[in-house]
Amino acid sequence: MSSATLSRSTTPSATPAGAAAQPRGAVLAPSLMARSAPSGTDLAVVRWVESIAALTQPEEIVWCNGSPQEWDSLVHLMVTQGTLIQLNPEHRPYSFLARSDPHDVARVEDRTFICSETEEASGPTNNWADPAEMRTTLLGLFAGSMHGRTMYVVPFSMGPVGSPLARLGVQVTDSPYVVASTAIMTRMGSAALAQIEATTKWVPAIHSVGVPLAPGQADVSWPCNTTKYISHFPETREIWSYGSAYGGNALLAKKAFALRIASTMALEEGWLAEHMLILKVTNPRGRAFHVVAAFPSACGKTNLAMLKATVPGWTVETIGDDIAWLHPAADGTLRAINPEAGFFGVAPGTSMSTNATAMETMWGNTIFTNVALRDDGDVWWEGMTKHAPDHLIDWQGKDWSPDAGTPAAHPNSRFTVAARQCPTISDDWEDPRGVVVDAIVFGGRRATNVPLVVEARDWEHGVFLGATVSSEQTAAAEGTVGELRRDPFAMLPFCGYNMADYFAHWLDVGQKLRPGGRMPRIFQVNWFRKDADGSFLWPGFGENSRVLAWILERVDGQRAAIDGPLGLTPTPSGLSLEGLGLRAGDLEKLFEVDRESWLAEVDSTEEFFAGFDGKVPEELNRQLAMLRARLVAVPE
Ligand code: GTP
Ligand code: SPV
Ligand code: MN
Repeated sequence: MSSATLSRSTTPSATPAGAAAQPRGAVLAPSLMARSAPSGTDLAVVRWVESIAALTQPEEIVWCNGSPQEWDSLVHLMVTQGTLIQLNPEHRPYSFLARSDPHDVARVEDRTFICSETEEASGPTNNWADPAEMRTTLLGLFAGSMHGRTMYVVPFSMGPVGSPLARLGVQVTDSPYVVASTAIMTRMGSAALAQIEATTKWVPAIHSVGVPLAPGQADVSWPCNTTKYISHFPETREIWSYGSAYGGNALLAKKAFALRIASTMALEEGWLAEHMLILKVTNPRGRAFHVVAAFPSACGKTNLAMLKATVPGWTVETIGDDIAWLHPAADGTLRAINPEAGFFGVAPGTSMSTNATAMETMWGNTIFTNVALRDDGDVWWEGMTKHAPDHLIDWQGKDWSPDAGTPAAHPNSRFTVAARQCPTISDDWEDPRGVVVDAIVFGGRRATNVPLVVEARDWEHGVFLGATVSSEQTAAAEGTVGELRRDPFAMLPFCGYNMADYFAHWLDVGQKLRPGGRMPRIFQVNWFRKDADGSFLWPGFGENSRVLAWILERVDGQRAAIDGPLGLTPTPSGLSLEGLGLRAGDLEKLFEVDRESWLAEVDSTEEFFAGFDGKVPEELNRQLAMLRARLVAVPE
């Protein structure tokens, strides 16, 4: 491939309306090789970088400034090394395909550790490791781990630079793929570094793929190690990640910082760090609302964040698709920011019919990981088109045809793209004060029991709904896909401390909001309920706007509801179903409460709560008892 094709794309024909233009012109010279810290860098940062370099022994150190030229150089380097394949710029301008090692394809939850001083502080849902022992292990692994490699210093701001709600971090990594991804996913570079002064708190994150190179040793396209540690030290707010270059294991600004470490900061400082999308919805009268929604990994956050409303007169705009930081403000409102600047979205299932906005967002300037390569140099994945192309190169680099019997794209293959390229990005998505949250939604992937939508009776009931989310496991983490598991608040793999204390913290935040009188209302949804024949009862995707409309009409005081055993549900005419083509009886099935299976679910919740050694707040036990009493009262 000629390097001339490696230029950053500004192709107007391929740019959908609203997509931000990129600066023109590529600088291909390796211009990023500054060996020393930029002048003015806080001394503590410099000393820390020096100490990590002394430990890991990289060949050189590069301080990243976040410029487009720097990104150009990085991708050029990776194309040369074989880590990235440039896609055909006619179809996918300035976009790249990375194929990971087949053993490094998802978050490794059993190798993710919370190393708090005590085991109780991390709680029964986390892997706890003794911090002193973990330090010894990590110092051993990281010693010389960057031999023969470049160590990149990657400063970033989570949240708009300078926002009082933003927090700062610095990651060192020996993976250029991680640097280029972090440049898309965060506000990375000089502006973030300049925010760090002597008194600033910042999160140090150390990452190595764990493959030192001996002199002259050839590299592989996706270096990683079979030994993996994703370790968090909540008291000192440090992150150490070894052995993986994939997703949340390695892009440490994302789950490790913005959820696990941030949740501990939030507990201390009185706010919430959540696995939530953020969207703005405007009703036909022009009233705008903001909604946050927590769904487990690969359960529809990106789809909902980019939803195209099918209900006439309603519009949806995007603010975030994965993480929300929620701060109770002085005026009694709850304000949300998206700490990220990009999307790391699940590719399979994304199509012009399920999520046209995502398809338009990734028109160019996108890194794809573990998707299939078409013969014309564009990408493909399961569900992108109705019929698969006759021939593809699969995610492992092998020839593939529709009769292969294996997926062409890995089920957890992803696209990495800047949020500003999203045609539906909201004008307030970078508001440094955050947006006022009107509704909080919890959801999961449940074939049975959980109705299409339920409103909580009050904040405490809402916290109970969040605490009792279960979901069928997806390919986003290593494990058994389809197995039903507890995933409270969609935070099971992401809460940096004892989940029982987290439940109590949610209850406390409600107390803080109460005097202001503008508490968000809380809802539970389930797009995934199935009929006896295994088909989805609800069409989902854009049609979820009908449920959003009901939720916001409730917030707006426009809709009555039925008070049932599980909470408040729509009246028979409450949901707009016009033109939906639901089969007779489907609506009833979507809201059916089976007394016996619900009583079994209550027993299972009781067992789950019992696992916290009496630490679950009394209020949640009271909510559980009330639910049981209401179910018992349902006629058999
Ligand atoms: P993470 O990035 O892993 O945190 O996940 P996410 O919640 O952003 O996942 P995403 O939106 O990418 O979910 C993708 C999966 O959910 C795909 O398998 C989609 O087909 C499926 N999905 C999303 N919305 C719907 C829906 O409304 N109905 C149904 N049946 N499936 C949906
Ligand atoms: C998730 O698994 O919830 C993700 C992807 O959003 S990763 O960043 O890999 O954690
Ligand atoms: Mn996620």
